[in-house]
Amino acid sequence: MTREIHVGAAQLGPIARDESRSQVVDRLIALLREGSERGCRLVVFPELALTTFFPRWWTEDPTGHDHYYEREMPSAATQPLFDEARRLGVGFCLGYAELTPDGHRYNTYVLVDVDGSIVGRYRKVHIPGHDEHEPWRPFQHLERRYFEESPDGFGVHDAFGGVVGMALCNDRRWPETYRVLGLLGVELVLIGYNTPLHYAPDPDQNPLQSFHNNLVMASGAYQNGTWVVGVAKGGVEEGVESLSHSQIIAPSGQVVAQATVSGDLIVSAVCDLDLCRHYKDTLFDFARYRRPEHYGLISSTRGVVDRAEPR
Ligand code: CDT
Repeated sequence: MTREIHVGAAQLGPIARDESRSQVVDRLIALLREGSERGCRLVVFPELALTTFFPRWWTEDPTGHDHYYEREMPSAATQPLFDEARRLGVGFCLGYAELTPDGHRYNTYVLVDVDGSIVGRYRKVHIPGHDEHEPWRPFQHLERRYFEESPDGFGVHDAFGGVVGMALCNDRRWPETYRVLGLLGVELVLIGYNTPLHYAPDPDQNPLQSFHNNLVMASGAYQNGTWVVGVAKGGVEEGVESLSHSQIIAPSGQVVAQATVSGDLIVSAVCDLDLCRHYKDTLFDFARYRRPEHYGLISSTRGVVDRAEPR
């Protein structure tokens, strides 16, 4: 028997600075319904799917954006999404800014089962950008001011008939993300992103954003024998254009569904989780071929080592 799951990548267009949670939740519910009509059992929303991408703005007081954070999940504003998911029998994955009761701020993803119950939560590990105002940039990328790095790291969940992992945006550029999930046996990696097309520190990368987006997710899928679902919030949001091109990638590294335009839409694919075995049991049979005794540097150092230092 094959383990097939129909997954929808629910891409979002821009969310305005003053758009209310309930307006956004209505958009999410519309996409959930569209996914359900297509036969999806899991609908994946992007990173920070309830608000505009507020780290583009500096506030002197680091708590100045606190109205964009969720203090509970579900909340009164997001409960209708959970209720609709349960009514439709469709699970979802939702990105949001989390403010914990003890005052920690995280960039968070939550995975919700078809009965509306929370399966698991993931807090972003790789926080990009900067933490001080850099006025030379046309817009800021202050994630390092407004979010803490995850204290929890990566994990997987037995859900939707398979092994599901989550990652957020910048995480997708790091091979360690997929490999840690791969070592946990992941079969379906869900990744939401907000990727501005303009990269201020090196604008030569601007025209390559879509290429790099696919490059990292496809190689992560192939090298770990897993499905990858990459979902954008793209388009021109508050004057900043971000990448769309949401896509679903098979364990072969091939794109099986891709958004060709920006805006709120769903692309979907039936993901046969047993396809993962083709790669996990052959070329990427970790237990047979990996040589962890030669990989120690990966977990023992952060930056490039000084080769003059004795090791
Ligand atoms: N949201 C997010 O992580 N965006 C980053 C932008 C990097 S440039 C500061 C990304 O990797 O797409």
